[in-house]
Amino acid sequence: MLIRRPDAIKPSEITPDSVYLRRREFVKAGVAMLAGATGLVSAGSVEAQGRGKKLAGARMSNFSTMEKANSYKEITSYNNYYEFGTDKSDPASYAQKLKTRPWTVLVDGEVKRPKRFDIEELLKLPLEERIYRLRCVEAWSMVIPWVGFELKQLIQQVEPTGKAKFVEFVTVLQPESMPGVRAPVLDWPYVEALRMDEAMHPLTLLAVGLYGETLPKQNGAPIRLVVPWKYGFKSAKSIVRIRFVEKQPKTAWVKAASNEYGFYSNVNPDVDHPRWSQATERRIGQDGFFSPRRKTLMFNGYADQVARLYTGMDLRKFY
Ligand SMILES: Nc1nc2c(c(=O)[nH]1)N[C@H]1C(S)=C(S)[C@@H](COP(=O)(O)O)O[C@H]1N2
Ligand SMILES: [Mo]
Repeated sequence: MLIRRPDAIKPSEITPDSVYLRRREFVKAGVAMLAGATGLVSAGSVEAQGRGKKLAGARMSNFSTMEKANSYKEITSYNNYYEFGTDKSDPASYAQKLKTRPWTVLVDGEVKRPKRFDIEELLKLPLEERIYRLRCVEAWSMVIPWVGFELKQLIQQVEPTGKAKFVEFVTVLQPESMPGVRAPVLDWPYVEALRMDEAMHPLTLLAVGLYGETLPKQNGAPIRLVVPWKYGFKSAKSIVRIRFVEKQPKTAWVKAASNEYGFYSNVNPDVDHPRWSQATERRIGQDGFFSPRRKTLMFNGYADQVARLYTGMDLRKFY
């Protein structure tokens, strides 16, 4: 599923989706040079649309899918971010009140060099564009051109101790700007976690942008996790703390309904959710109500890269 892509094209040069998608077609045809020189990109239009700040210098990653990306509009108007409400349109409507500056990410726990990172410092790390599928547990999916860096890069800076077996992600809780947290849908703040080897895997991304611009608030500004082989809820938004621990953390969804949501939550077409099948999915914006549903792939299509992490584990038991 993963195809090598040329490194020469900078997503930071991108403005409207149409140009962006057309360029991807050029890349596919192997005329990357031509695409870089089309001159179709105009710097002003991003600001005109009230979008994020451009992220300069992100290089195209080898780990991207060649599937057609969803439009900026689809990616930013159909969201799950329960702190702002449970409807898909709530995050776009209400997340604009989220305060994303000043912002720090505390990295601590079982590490030799705990550190509080300022978001501006993280935005200066070498960034990559990663076009990943995001498969929600609710059986829909999207293809999103993220901009970010490997979580591993941050982990190496703090030097985990031998006791660090899991990594917990704590997300922001701003009750004054989050209408959804008045309801006890989840035990706020939203917490997720990964096993250490999952966190160190090169596919595990800390995203700070999409479509070559800083992250919109509804998508988890200013920094969120993206774990492409797991159901979307593992990809915690608006992270404020990354904590290394010895014991498997209690995550928000496991606390809410452990019979429905497991700690691992690897995309698995063979293990159904108790209330619906996970065998197929609907691609937002591309599959109509009457189109045939797409087959969901094991580990969301990333089996070649991640299946070895689970050798010997019964994935029906560790769902
Ligand atoms: N803090 C927080 N992070 C979250 C969620 C949430 O409700 N709160 N929802 C998760 C779910 S269920 C999904 S499918 C993805 C959706 O990401 P997107 O809206 O950027 O596509 O975010 C995940 N991260
Ligand atoms: Mo989800």
